[in-house]
Amino acid sequence: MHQNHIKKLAAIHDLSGIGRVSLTSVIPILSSMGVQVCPLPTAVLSTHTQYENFYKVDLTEHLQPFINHWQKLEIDFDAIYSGYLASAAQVEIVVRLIETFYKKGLMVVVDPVMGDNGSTYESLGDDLVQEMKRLITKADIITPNLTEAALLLDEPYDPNVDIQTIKEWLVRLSDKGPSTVIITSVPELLHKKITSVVAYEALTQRFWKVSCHYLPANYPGTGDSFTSVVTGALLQGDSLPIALDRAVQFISYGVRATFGHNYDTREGIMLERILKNLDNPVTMGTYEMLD
Ligand code: PXL
Repeated sequence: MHQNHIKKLAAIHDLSGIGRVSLTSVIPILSSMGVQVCPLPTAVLSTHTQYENFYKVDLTEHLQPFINHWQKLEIDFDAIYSGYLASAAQVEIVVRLIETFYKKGLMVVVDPVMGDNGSTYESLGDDLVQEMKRLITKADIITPNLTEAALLLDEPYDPNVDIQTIKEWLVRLSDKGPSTVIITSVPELLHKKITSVVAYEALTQRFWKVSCHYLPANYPGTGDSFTSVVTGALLQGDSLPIALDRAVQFISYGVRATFGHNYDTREGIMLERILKNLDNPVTMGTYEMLD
């Protein structure tokens, strides 16, 4: 087996031509952070699913032959990171991929991409939601948004959920397997213009929170960018709260860089303008530890 001088990550996401989601965010961000991204595309789409009449090629039946070739080559991954899956059947394939490439220290990140703002993405079935509940048990780190956390726990989506409930949800999700759980787009009830990311680390039983100003525009793909920065930061050796700080600052900056333009928000944040920020150290971190 060769030693990895550059960390290698298998990225299981769709490739959407327009809209800066999934692989078109994951690859530039993690490459900029010094990680080699090896894509395993779950589907190829003309655009992401928030455009009308998108054209989608589901690659479910091709995933296993791709993986078989990697296995023959004895590829040595440092991390596996899954996001948007095109069918429920892809979960079993990802589970087997994790088992096939398992080694001590392998980092498994599952972003259970299913929906946002209380509803699920178009063409996503309930069978995938059920299977996603199984996939998260195999992960070290999961990053659901509030909508996805509710789906994973069979709880109703409540945009006014309080922080105590979020802490309970984090622990319940972690009890299913992942040692680190990060819930994004958590509302700040006393400050309507602030939204937070709240995380739980089972090893230390500590909760972390990073807040940021909310700008009233909804950009698809920010969840993918967020999880990519967290993953890259952890692979670089950052602590969890610093990884969260870096990701929140990157997304906030991306939204601010984009918001001032008269622009079709479905295209996502202007990543190309801000990728270089990933090289900056965190200067004014804002993370808090919750009791
Ligand atoms: O970023 C989430 C996402 C990923 N992949 C596809 C999507 C979306 C959100 O709309 O449509 C194909």
